[in-house]
Amino acid sequence: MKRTNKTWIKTSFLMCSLFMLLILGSCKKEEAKDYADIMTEGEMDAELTSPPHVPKPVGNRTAMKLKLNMEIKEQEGTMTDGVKYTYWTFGGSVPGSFIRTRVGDEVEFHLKNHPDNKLPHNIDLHAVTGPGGGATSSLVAPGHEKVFSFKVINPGLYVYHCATAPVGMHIANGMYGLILVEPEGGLPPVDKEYYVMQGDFYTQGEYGAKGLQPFDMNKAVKETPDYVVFNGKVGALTNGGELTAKVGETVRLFVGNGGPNLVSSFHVIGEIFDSVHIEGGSTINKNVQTTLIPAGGAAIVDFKVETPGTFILVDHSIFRAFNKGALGMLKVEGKENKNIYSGTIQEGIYLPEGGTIQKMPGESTAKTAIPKRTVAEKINIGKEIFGTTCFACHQSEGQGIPSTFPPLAKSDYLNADSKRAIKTILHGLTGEVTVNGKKYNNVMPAQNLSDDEIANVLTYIYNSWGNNKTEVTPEMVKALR
Ligand code: HEC
Ligand SMILES: [Cu+2]
Repeated sequence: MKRTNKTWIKTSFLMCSLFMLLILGSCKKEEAKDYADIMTEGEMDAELTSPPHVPKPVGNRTAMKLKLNMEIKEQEGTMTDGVKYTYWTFGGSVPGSFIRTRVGDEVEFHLKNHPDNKLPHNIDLHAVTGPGGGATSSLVAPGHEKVFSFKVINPGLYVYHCATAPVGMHIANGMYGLILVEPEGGLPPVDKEYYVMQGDFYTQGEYGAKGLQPFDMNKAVKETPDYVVFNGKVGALTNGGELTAKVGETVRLFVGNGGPNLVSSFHVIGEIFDSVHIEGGSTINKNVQTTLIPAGGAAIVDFKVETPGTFILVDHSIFRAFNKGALGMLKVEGKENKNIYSGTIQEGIYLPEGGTIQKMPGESTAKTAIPKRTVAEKINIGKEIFGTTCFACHQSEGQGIPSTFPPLAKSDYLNADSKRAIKTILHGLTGEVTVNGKKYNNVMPAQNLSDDEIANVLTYIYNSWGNNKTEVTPEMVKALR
C-alpha cells in the first residue's frame, strides 16, 4: 500500500513537472515572438500630436506602413512668466510630437529641418533596431529633409531624442519625445490617455530671472538645473492646462523623461497607480506609489479615479516640484465617494503642552460655541497655528521664498483685502498673483482649519511683521465658507 502510494506520488510529480515545462516553454515562445517577419498590409499617414495629447489607439489594425512627417523647429517660447527660452523642438512642442505605432509597423520617417533653423539635427529613436537608433541616417541640415525607414519589432514606450553633437545641449534644449509601440491588438482600452514628459533646463539666470535666458553649459555639466518641468515649461499642466477626468474613469499616462541629467521619481499625490509598465516595457507592476523613470526612459501608468479633487503630478524629489517647476495637475470632477475618502471628519487644534482649545472626539464643530477671545489671545493661538501649518511654505517671519511662496510680511495683497485672505485659506489659491510687485504662479492647497483657527491665524499674521493690524473674527470666516 505504502509503496503504491509513493509510486503514485512520484508519477504525478513527474507529470506535473513535465506539464509545467510545457507551459513555461510555450510562455517563453510567446514572449520571444519575432515581429521582424510580420508583413505589413497597406499604408497610412502617421497621426502626430503635441502634448498632453496622444493619437488614437491602434486597436485591432494589422501592421502597416506608416508615413511620418516630422519638422524640426528652433523657436522662442516661455519657460515661466517673464522668462523666455529658445527651444529646439521636434514638431514645434516640448516634448516633441507623440508617435503611435503597433508592433510590426514599418515607419517611413521624413525628418525635415526648417530653413530658418541655425543648426543640423538628427533623431535617435529608442524603438529602432539599428545603428544610432536612426541617428546615423538622419543628420539633416537646415532647409533639408532626410528619409529613412525602420520596422518596430519590440512593443513598449520609447524615448526619441536628437543625437547631434553636443548631444547634451540638443536634449537640454528640448529635443526629445515619445514613440509608443503597441502590442498586437493594442493596449487595454482606457477612458483617458495623456502624454507627460519631464525635462531639466539650465539657464544663465537663476529660477525666475527675467528675459530671454541662454542655455548654461556649466550648470548642465554640473547637473544643477534651474528648472525641472513637465511638458517643457513651468505650469504647462496647471492654470488651464490641467489634465482632466471624471470620477469612475480609467486614466493612462504615457510618462517620459528626456533628462538630459535627472532621474524622475514620478508620483501623483492622492492616487495609487493600479498598474505600471516598468521602464515602458512588458513587465507590469501593480499598486505602485512612485515609479522611477530614468533619463532617456519611460513608463506607462494606469489608474482609476474614484474621488473628485485635484491630484498633483510631481517629481517626488520634492524641491524640484515646489521650487523648480516639476508640478502638474489632474482635475477630477464627479460625485464624492465617502467610502473611499471621507474628507475631514473632525478637526481641532493639537496643542500638546497645555493647549486650551482641544476638542473631545465626536464633538461637532457646529455645537461648540467659540469662546470670545481678546486680540492678544488670538495672536497667541494664531502663532501656534502659523508655526505648524503655514510656516513650511511662508517661512518663520512670513518672508516667503522668492518666486515660489509669496511673503505674508508687509504683503500688499494680504493687507488690501481680508475677505480674499480668508478665502485663500478656506479654498486654496492657484494662478498668477502679484504680491509686492512680484509675480507668483504656484499652488496653495486649501487648509483644513476651523473658522476659529482661521480667525486666529489671520489675526496673528495681520498683527505681525508690519501688517495692518486687522482683527479677523470666526463670524467673518463663517460667512465666506
Ligand atoms: C504648501 C505651501 C503653503 C502652505 C502650507 C500655505 N500656503 Fe499660503 N500660499 C502658498 C502659495 C504657493 C501661495 C501663492 C499661490 C499662487 O501663486 O496662486 C500662497 C498665498 C497665500 C496668500 C496670498 C498671498 C500673500 O502673500 O498675501 C495668503 C494670505 C496665504 N497664502 C496665507 C496662508 C496661511 C495663513 C497659511 C496657513 C494657514 C498658508 N498660507 C499656508 C503656499 C502655501
Ligand atoms: Cu538637435
